[in-house]
Amino acid sequence: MSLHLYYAPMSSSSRVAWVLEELGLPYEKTKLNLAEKEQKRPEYLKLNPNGKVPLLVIDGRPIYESLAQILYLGETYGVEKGLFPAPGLERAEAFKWLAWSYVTMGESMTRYFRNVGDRFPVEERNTAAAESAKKELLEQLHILEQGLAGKEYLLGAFSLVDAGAAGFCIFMQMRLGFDLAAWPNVASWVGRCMQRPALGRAMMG
Ligand SMILES: N[C@@H](CCC(=O)N[C@@H](CS)C(=O)NCC(=O)O)C(=O)O
Repeated sequence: MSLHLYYAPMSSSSRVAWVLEELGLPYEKTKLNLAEKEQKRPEYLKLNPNGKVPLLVIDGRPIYESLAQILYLGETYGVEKGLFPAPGLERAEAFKWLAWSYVTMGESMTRYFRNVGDRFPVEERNTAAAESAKKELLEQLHILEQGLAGKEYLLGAFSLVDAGAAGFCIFMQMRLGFDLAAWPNVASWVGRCMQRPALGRAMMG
């Protein structure tokens, strides 16, 4: 088995690096400088025509999309390590939270970020679009708050689902200035997730 992650710090690739570190799998890493547009170089586009990070090359096969990477890593390596549910309804629960985090909450977060973030040209930002994305995010935080009621982690015990989902909330808190205090279950879950040594290792380099 060989794994090679193409990544950029503080990006969608951080969640995949976190999952790889939780699993304790050996992997090679190549850092891309997004500001220098290294993700648009022809040799990289041959591997990932989307021209984005992360890319995970698994036994020579390039797989883009971080959700696909996490699902693959979870079902392939996570079950025996107790970090991902075996096939069955609990796995459906895992898929639900991961898909919701990426497709629903992640979409609102990206829309908000694109309309306020300094990474994007000011003439492409729209205050009304940012406000409506923020309203959705606040409602989604409420859903997450309810999902975490009476639980330390989304599936009860820590799993790779938390690494996939909490990454969005960490980004909201640290990069977008969201105060999670109004959602105490979410805030304490994020705090627990941030103490994972695997996250610390993933953020290095
Ligand atoms: N849906 C993709 C999103 C990937 C994505 O948007 N990556 C950003 C960094 S967070 C990127 O590479 N941006 C550089 C670019 O678009 O040129 C995934 O989850 O893998």
